[in-house]
Amino acid sequence: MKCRTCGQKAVVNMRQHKLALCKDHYLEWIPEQTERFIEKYNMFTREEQILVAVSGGKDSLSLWDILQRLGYQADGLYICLGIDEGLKYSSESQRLVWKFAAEHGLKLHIVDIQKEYGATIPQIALKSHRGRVKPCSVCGLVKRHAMNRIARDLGYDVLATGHNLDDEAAVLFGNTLTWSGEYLLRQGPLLSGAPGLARKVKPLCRIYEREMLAYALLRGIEYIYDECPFSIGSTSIYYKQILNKLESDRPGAKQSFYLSFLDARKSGLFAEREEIQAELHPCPNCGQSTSAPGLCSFCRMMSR
Ligand code: Q46
Ligand code: ZN
Ligand code: ZN
Repeated sequence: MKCRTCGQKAVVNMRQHKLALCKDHYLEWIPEQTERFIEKYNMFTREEQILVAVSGGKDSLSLWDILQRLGYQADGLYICLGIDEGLKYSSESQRLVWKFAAEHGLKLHIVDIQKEYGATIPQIALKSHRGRVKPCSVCGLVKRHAMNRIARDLGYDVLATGHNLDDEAAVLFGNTLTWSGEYLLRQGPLLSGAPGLARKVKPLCRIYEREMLAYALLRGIEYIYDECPFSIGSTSIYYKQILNKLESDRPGAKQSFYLSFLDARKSGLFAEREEIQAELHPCPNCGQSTSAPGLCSFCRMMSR
């Protein structure tokens, strides 16, 4: 297999794009694609301040790498969840994020959940739900709240996360199985801001997971290989496996599933729902916009 651009030996072959590239041209191609999507969905400009949520995984660190190479003003935010039994998942990922920031001369903010709220994610989950649920629902809520708070308090224009196409397709698949209209309405490459809530963007949402893996490896980015221990057996991993099976039989199926959803919505699939969408109001405790009556779900959970 030869590189389409220079004819040298290709190292990555993307069947869904009918495209093979050598290392150098692949490392150029991924940032070019990302830039295209940033522009296509009007995510942000070079004048705006971007906060990138970095977990220490391949996607978020690669996103940070790409944005700074493209000349965007992107600082990092690492949220220490305190998931440290056994694998030392949080300490190790924090070390790698910190190392990446130091080596590239980038600015990194660190939020330590235990220091801020007096308990780690597993401890909050245990207290608020008496251990009946996996920490993931608590974790998602706390992360979203902390990201919004930092973005607002430090004056960032936009919050960027490293979700790739496989992540987006898996979430879409889950929401489609239950036809969760509210979620389907909000899922996409860009979610506009609201009072107390930052604009959210996913610049990698059209790039396959294996393409991001190849980028991180070829670029020599040191990232955490282990997944969070709580992700084992999760439904999202199960959905990804199903979609991977589909993709291997029909290259491009994952991409077309996601992109045709975006197109369908754009042409009015959920227009009626959009009209009856619940009004947002600021949470009386933290000021972030919420559709829940009274306190936002984060403040309600923390008060428990
Ligand atoms: S970090 Fe948090 Fe994930 Fe771990 S506890 Fe669950 S949600 S699996 S992306
Ligand atoms: Zn080449
Ligand atoms: Zn609140």
